[in-house]
Amino acid sequence: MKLRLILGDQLSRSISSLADVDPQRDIVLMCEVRAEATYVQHHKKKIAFVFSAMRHFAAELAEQGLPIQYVKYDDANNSGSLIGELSRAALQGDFDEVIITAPGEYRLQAEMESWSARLGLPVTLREDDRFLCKASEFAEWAAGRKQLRMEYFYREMRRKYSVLMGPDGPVGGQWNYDAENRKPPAEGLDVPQTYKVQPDDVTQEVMALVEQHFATHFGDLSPFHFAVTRAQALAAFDAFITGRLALFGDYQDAMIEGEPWMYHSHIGLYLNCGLLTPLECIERAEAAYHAGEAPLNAVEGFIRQILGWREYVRGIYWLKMPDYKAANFLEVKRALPDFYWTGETQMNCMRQCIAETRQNAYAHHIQRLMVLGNFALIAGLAPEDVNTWYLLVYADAYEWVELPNVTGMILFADGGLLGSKPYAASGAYINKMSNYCGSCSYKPTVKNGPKACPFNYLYWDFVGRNEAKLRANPRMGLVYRSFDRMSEEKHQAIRDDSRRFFNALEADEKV
Ligand code: FAD
Ligand code: DLZ
Ligand code: SF4
Repeated sequence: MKLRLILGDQLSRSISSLADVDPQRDIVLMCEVRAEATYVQHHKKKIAFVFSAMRHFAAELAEQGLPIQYVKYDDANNSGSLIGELSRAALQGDFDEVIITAPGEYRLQAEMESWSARLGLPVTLREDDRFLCKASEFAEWAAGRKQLRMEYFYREMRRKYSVLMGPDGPVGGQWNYDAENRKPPAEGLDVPQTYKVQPDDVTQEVMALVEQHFATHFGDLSPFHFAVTRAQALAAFDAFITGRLALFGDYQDAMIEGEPWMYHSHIGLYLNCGLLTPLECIERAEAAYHAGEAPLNAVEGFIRQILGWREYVRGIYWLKMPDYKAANFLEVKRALPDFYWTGETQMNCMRQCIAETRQNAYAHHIQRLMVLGNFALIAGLAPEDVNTWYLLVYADAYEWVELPNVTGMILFADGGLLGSKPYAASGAYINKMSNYCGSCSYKPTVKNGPKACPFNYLYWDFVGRNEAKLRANPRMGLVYRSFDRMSEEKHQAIRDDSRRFFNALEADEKV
């Protein structure tokens, strides 16, 4: 007789912990607990999404005849923690084992090490085989390599799963079609709406609960339109394949004011909680290419995100934890400015991306990377604060995917393990890839002085401040050559503007 625990991000019928479930003898436990809902102060929409998806999944398992025990958040006997609920459930039968699919976060895995002793029962952690590369396989790939470049990992994954492969190698002759991607936003684009579901009774009950118990958490709860069942998540993905995939590559990096969803898929939250599996999404996208529904640059670019980046960052996470969490290569410590919560800043790009994050618990990759993340990098924000922010504001955020993207990709806090150089950029990049600058108080073409775009002088200040750590980086050679060509007066103006900006920030003035 087994006690099987399903976590809130394990909502897949094919999850390994259910593989050999005995409906007559076992108990499948799912519980909404305070510890998981508050280890960071998750966005209200994220909690509502996870709880509603958990409740729908439990109902589906029950319909299939599985012996589900579901503990609601406001159940009078809810102890508030996973181990508390397991202990209560363990008293209800003569269990000989607790079975769990390994959790996504190191924090919880470390906690689970004490559970067997606390329960007086063996606790077996099974591989999470929804991922396409086991942590142990990634470690084998990484062993002995000086550099762990995503591109090479991705090629191996393409071969291993035979994705977009022809008899002589990659379909079309190239592994990567990014040279054809990443166009600036075109005038008059008619961006399709994201897929929306009206909240049903279950979701409405959960929303009332979130409003009652998590009122102080960041984010707007309404309107809520995420999919909360597998069928809905499949429909959301289908809407992407038929309505947006064809232009995914072209506009992958483009940002338009008032268009939070662009041509992205919006499936990260469904993949990460288990409503969709990565392989089915990859196969469906590849089929769309072969059926002539989308061009190769779009399909390859999309598949690379899931088969490449998603698996790669997870591999890095398990390879490098727990030390990765403390990484701070650039030794920065500036506190996260209040405007990351309020959106009250004169920098229009930041204001838009923060407002959309608050509204939707979503921002697309380039908003996360080149606006919100770029500012965090060039302003020298403390990795701990930035990680906490990213982990709580997005509905798709779990530490295994959030931490490498923040510590590695945006902050260069791992010293170049994940990216070969910092993703720092001045206002020119944002001006080229968005229409944010047109309605900004600052001017992207002005480099110094009160009207100058802060990204301009902060970028060069970042380059100057971090010279000792970055000049030797071969990929920074060009940048330092430009820096060296600047006059001393120019260097002084950059330092003065940056000091003025940071002083204003510290004095809580609106920057
Ligand atoms: P699309 O652009 O349509 O891409 C399709 C899928 O590819 C995504 O759903 C996701 O599963 C995968 N993917 C794309 N890029 C990445 C990446 N860099 N790492 C891992 N998977 C990727 N993604 C998360 O799932 N959770 C996070 O907490 C998260 N935090 C991020 C923080 C920062 C600073 C940055 C720069 C990126 C972060 N990402 C995170 C990656 C990426 O931004 C999101 O996966 C994506 O924006 C989700 O939206 P989408 O489903 O529309 O993605
Ligand atoms: C994210 C989340 C939230 C908000 N709440 C719960 C919960 O109440 N019960 C649960 O089992 N899981 C929840 N989760 C998902 C977990 O935090 C997730 O399983 C771990 O972070 C490991 O990835
Ligand atoms: Fe952002 Fe600078 Fe453009 Fe303003 S001018 S929107 S701060 S990049």
